[in-house]
Amino acid sequence: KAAVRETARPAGSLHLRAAEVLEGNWTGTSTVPSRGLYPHQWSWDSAFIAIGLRHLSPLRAQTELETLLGAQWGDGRVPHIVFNPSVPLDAYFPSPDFWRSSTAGRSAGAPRTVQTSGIVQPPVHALAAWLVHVADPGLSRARSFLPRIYPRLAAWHRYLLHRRDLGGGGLASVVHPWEQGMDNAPSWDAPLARVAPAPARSFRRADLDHGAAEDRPTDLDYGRYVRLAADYRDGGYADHPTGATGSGGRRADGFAVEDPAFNALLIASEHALARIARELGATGTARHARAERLTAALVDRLWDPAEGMFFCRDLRADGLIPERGVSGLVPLLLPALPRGTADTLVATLHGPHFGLAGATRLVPSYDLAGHAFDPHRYWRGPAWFNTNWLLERGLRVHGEHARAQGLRGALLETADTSGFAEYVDPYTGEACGALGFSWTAALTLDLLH
Ligand code: 9YW
Repeated sequence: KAAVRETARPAGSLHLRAAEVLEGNWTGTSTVPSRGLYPHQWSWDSAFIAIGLRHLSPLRAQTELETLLGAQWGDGRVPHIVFNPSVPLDAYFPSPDFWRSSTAGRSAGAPRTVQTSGIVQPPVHALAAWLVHVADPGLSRARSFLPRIYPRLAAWHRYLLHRRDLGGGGLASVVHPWEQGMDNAPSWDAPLARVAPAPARSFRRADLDHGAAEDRPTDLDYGRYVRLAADYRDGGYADHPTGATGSGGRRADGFAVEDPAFNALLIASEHALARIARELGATGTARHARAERLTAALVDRLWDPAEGMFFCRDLRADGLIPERGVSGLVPLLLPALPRGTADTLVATLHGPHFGLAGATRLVPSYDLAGHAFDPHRYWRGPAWFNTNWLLERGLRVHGEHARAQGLRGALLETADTSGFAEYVDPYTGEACGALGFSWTAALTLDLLH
């Protein structure tokens, strides 16, 4: 709290303005990430939003997660977008008529009444559900919040750990860069280069109506995103785990990547699910043990001791992708990380590639010295509030309280001066992308409490 008072603006007004952003982006059943750019419900956004919303209204925070999980598919997947039927089709691309979830996703159990995308996003939901519960256990119990959502969260994790174990090593894979949430991160360049782009004239980018082209992914990136999503849709959104087909995970085409942040969030959520199970009368021991096994698998498959961080594994090329992205630092969140691994990650965070507490205000999304670094282009350099919030938490998990406090102060200050920007220049804190961005406001509220 002291760090807030040291800034020019009083804490009360920062709190109030963050609350106003969330109020303005609330639709009645969920929160849009941003009014202009992202007018529907996004999966991992909603989890981060609920984490902040619990301090304003635990009821709204519970509702946020219930709305998202209400659109879960029969196979357990939680879609990355739940579409608002009252928003015009051309407001966002790809729209429901591209995904065609209720028809193309029928055999995977897509809901009939609500339109969704068919891909997923990082599983932050069980972590969010637990944090929402502890904010007001009385309300949570009165509404049977946990008993109602626990089976859905368990099915979600089951989907990821079984249907999405494409590499056969226990970790979940993403089949599209949008699934990992860091759309145009340089880690995707090599696996995406194998994808034939859809012709630029076959789709219209609604995002360019709202964002500066030089801050957004390129048209070539978009052509490849569209091709991958269309192919997945045309295959009925079916997954091909190695165990199920004997060869699915080793196909040479397509896109299949084990990502450190995606899996770290799954593991953190598995620990949270253990706590939820315990609250509901089970022991939770098996889930904690599974989370520890998954942490060991993460280190085994994605840790690079020479580079001192985690990397993505490209299953098609069968190797680590040598691009330093913030995703490779997010496993700091995990309590069962070996001490030496955690210490090395803390050193990497403060070293020349990420520059925390030195060259940069906030942790950039990509290596400051990397060949693809661009301080303004989306996930190729700018600092994002959700990843920085995760790292602040990770520093505290490993007892680095002073460093966590420094990062917390920088986050609050930058959220304030940038107008709750979607992302910022990591050196200057200059706002990029949309303003009044929901997870920026929500995580500000969480840090203020
Ligand atoms: C898009 C909503 C989403 C985030 C993603 C971010 C962006 C959607 O916006 O993707 O159209 O590019 O990359 O992480 O969930 O805020």
